[in-house]
Amino acid sequence: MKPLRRAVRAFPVLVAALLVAGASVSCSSSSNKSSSTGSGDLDTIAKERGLTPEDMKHALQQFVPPGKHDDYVMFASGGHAGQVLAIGMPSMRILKEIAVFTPEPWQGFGYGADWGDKALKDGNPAIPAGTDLTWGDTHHPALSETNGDYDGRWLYINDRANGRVGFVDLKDFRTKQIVAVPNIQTSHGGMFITPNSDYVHVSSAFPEPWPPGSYADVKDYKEKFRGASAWLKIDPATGRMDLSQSFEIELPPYNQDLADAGKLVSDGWGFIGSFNTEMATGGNMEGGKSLEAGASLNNFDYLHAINWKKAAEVAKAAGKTEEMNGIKVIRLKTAIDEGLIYMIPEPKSPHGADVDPSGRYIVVGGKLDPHVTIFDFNKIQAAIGKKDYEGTDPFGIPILKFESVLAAQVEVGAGPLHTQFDGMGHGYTSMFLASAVAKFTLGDDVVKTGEKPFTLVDTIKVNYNIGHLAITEGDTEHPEPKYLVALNKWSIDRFLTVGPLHPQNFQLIDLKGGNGPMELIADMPIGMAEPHYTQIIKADKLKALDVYPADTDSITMAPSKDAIKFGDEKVVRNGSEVEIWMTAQRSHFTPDIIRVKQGDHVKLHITNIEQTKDATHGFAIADYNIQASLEPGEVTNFDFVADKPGSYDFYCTEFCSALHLEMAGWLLVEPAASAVAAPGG
Ligand code: RUQ
Ligand code: CUA
Repeated sequence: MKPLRRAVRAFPVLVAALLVAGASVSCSSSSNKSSSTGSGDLDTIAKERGLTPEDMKHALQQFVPPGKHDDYVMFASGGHAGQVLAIGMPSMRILKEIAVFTPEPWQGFGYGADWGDKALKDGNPAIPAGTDLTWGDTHHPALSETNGDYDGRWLYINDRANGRVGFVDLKDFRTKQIVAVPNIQTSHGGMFITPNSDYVHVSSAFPEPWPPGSYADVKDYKEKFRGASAWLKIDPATGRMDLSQSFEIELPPYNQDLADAGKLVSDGWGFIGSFNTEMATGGNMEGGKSLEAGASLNNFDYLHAINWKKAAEVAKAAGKTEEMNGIKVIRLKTAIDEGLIYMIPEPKSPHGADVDPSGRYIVVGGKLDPHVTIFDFNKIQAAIGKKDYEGTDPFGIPILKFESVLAAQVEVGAGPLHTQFDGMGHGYTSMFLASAVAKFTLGDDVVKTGEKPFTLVDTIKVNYNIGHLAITEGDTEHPEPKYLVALNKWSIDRFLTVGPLHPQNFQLIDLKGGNGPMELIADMPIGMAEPHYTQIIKADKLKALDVYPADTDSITMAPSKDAIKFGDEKVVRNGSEVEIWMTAQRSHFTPDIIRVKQGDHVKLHITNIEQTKDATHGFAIADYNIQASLEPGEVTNFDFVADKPGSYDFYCTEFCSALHLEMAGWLLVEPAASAVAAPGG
């Protein structure tokens, strides 16, 4: 049952009053005092709290009663805090923070437990070697899809700062893999997944000198710098990315920007917007223009249309690729010769590149232009078929004629960025400068409401400076016209002041089934992240475990070879290597004393032998920077050198039981002979 409907039934009198009262009428006008819910009580509450009927209606629209569950889960990137937030909707309650690129102690990610340490270490870039990255800038989450709809299995997200992609298994909401994408130094909006999760795509944000890792002066930008479009193959069984089956396409040194996968009619294609086709490099203290000015000279930049299904075939063919830093690369000349890439002019400093649910329309925002520009995939195909080009770009890529592939332009307002769709034939575009969302109709082949095609139909103010927006099931072939979330960059005066670094503001907007004017329901401060983009999935599609099956290795999700049963715990010494098989259960570790010598290599395996939901323990050792969450059924491995002599307390970090404080023990590190010889010295 929908929680909202239940709530509405509980307050029939209030709702009836709201329906007749309207926003301007005071709550005290409701008349029926005979109801057992007591409209008088509600009126009193409303009066005391200064709530209007409109406020009360919005509260009912958002309210999820205690103990009841949300209908949707929104996965929001966390920006330069490097994580992902899982947020219930419509309640907008945070369910979980998922650590991705940044160590996070609550989940035990990056503090000694093998699963997180491995993901972080494997995610370090090969070029330049030797960097231990401890942060990332999560930008664009992409949920796995089957037949063009979210399937609730996996989540991918890119690192804007370091050109990486993280993989989160939605079985346990944990990051299992981080891939440093070769030949891509930074990535921005080029993240998307293909409709059957064959590939996750990411493209470079800023070009880098090729071969990657080499040095070149930006004076040689056009000749020496290149971008890349990376197609990372997803293992259909595990969700992991497999570089050996992946490929890249070399791109010109433009700034590749937002991107989206084709679907249905356009399945097999990908679209990547760009800016700075001027190839400006800044240099405002060297007699040049700043990048901002230099990159805004041309009237058009290019939307790259890439035939990825054909590219995947070319990547498999002998002699068509070059191996570069562990990935097959289709060089630009090959891509052009094979007909894999075309350019479509898109007006001045574009942003956003969003494919509608039918796959026919690709919508681009103007950033500095008040229009959204809508391209028609059928016309793109016809133009390519007829070789109807206006010429080539400086690298020889054919450019299609703007007019021959255009469906329409709709004037929406100042600063259009991103577009989402409701499945009823509407697009919704965020407008940063206008602090608003515009709703417009697409072509009449997809408009289900009888409205005029390619027309602005509604606008709503948001607070303030919206970046992305997201609709329930928004990037699929079947969006649900239920809620829209505005991801506002500025909150200014919307919340209590918490210092000069203000929260971001998510605003929940009711879409009324796509049939009515948009209505703002609620604000939600995001005080631990700068979410760039979100995707919103129906909650019942998620099939997360609530407890690991006994003895699970969370890396493989299979039984761990290091699991131990209660009563079989052991300590095995082999030279200077000490291996310990420990159990954890309420409220003790067994063994609870670990005796090692300074310099010993310690391998510790802890099996949480509980199978009770939520019976999580933790394991932390003082002064060793070790902390992990031990979930029920899980086997957690630690590997460290006991290099600091002394007697160290270890303890359970989750309040697991009445005797949680007693769940502790000792790591006794006997000083090496040399250290004993000089006490206090
Ligand atoms: S794009 S700053 Cu997602 Cu508008 Cu990133
Ligand atoms: Cu186990 Cu606290």
